[in-house]
Amino acid sequence: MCVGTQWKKRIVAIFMVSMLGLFGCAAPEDASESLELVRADAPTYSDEYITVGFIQTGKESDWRDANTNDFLSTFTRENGYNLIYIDGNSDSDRQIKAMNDLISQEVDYIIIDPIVETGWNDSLLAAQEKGIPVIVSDRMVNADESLYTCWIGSDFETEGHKAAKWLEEYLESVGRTDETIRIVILEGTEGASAAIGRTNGLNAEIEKHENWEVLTTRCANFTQGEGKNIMEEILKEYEDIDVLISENDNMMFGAMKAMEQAGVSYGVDGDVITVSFDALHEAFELMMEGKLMVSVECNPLIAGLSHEVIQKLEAGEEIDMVNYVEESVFSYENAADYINERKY
Ligand code: GYE
Repeated sequence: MCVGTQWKKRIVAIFMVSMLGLFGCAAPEDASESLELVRADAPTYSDEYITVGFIQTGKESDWRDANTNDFLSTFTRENGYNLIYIDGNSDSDRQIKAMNDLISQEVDYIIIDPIVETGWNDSLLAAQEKGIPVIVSDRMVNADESLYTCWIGSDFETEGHKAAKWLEEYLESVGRTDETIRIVILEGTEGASAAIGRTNGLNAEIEKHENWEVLTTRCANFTQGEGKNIMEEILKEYEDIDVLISENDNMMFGAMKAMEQAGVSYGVDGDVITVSFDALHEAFELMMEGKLMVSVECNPLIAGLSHEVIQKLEAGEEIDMVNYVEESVFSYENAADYINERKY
């Protein structure tokens, strides 16, 4: 979709006005606060560039920061883009409003990292009616596939299976296969594909072991702060926890603080086996110290694939509906071999 320069200038004006409406800012002293949540400067539109609106979930984790940086450094002027970056601020209504705003501006492409799967139908339909291709990235949407162009991200359910399989093999290696294993799970945001998939994958494996007992599953929204607070509560309620599975590294980092404060030992030489997801650089350091035992990789570097998809669409080429990124599993045993090549 090509829009003339004059029209694009008008779009900038509409964009500025609608952003004010969308993110609300009556008093001048509030202005910087609300602007900070959206993009910093308005791009100068030109037909040379492809205008892409990218709606991020927020800043809930280090994984997210790596994902945001990847998009910012891929969708650059050098690569031929006007990027409109919108921070969803962990608010799904805000994400939907931002999407509607991008549609009314008739941007060339929209990329969404949905916080939750639900609620996207009407906006996807509106984008389709305007002929704007929508790329869903990272988490998924619960909508008919005919309403969006493609999805790019991780196989969350497989990640859940991988984590439980690692646990199974580890318990076998230390001769604990037949012991009762008391498990606590820190879950990610309710309704987010990353949480739904990982929980499903984990549960499918856990069910195969009669002696694996899930003491509690609690939502800590993928954040370090909530990971700590929720773990503090859990530690007051349960003793003799054998395994803590955290659906991302940041919640695990928080939970580790809670365990330290409560005098509960964890890791290779401790009482609680620590299993996590994402495989952040900090997770590698903790694995090398033996504090974190395994982290199932979740690759945030998906902007490159999104760029490829757009280039193919521009060239009129076919693209796959579902595009998975490559991922591995790292543990305290092999973290040292890989830490230097980690990019996030
Ligand atoms: O694991 C977590 C986060 O959706 C895959 O979101 C993503 C998850 C990631 O913030 O750290």
